[in-house]
Amino acid sequence: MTETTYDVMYFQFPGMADISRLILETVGAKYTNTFITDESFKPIKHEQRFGKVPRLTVKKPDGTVSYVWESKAIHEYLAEVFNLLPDGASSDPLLRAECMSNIHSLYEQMDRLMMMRIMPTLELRKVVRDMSVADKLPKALEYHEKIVAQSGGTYYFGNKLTLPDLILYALNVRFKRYFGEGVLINETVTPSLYKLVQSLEAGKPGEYVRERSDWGKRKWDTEQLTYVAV
Ligand SMILES: N[C@@H](CCC(=O)N[C@@H](CS)C(=O)NCC(=O)O)C(=O)O
Repeated sequence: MTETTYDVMYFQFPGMADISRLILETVGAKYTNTFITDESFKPIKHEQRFGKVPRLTVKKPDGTVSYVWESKAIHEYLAEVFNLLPDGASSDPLLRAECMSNIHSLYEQMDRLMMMRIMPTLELRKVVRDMSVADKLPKALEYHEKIVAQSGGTYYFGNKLTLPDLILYALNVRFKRYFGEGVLINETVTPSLYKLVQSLEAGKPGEYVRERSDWGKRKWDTEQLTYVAV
């Protein structure tokens, strides 16, 4: 074995492993998926650092095996390993913080979508959906639009692809599913974010989302505003 290989242990749907898989696919890393079910996870739950998945396994060419838990820590680890941080960020804490601030703001929007999905009644899910799509999300995206517009390139940091670009792309996949194509990110209202998304859509991230990100186990129910088993 001459290169580091990876394994993502998670359920057989995108969920909280989606962005880690998106990163691995985008950089062309060698990785496998270990799919679990509620039943198969029970006996190994206590072996996980916090009793949860996703878990990333890192196998080095010398045979060393290490694990990373917590989806956001996995993203950051992979971004570091695969040069998905702005140039100079490893020796410039302020630049790194700037990059992380984009990421954390995007995670906040991701959490908002999750909140909508996990509300216990349809009525509450509708309230969160309506507030999100009419107010919270467009307002947050206005700021992101400005940041990308001023970057001097297609992405958050000029023409270098970094982690916030991939997170925005993954977020827009969910926007389209939950609210409809072009409702939040489109050429008229957010032209820079639109261009960023289009650029990734045409490359490996788009290929992953279209061809390998889903296994048809769950589908989004537009009436119930939640995922249902297929
Ligand atoms: N903060 C964790 C949350 C992970 C999480 O909630 N994982 C769920 C699946 S989405 C899980 O492991 N469920 C199985 C269980 O709790 O037994 C992360 O971001 O990785």
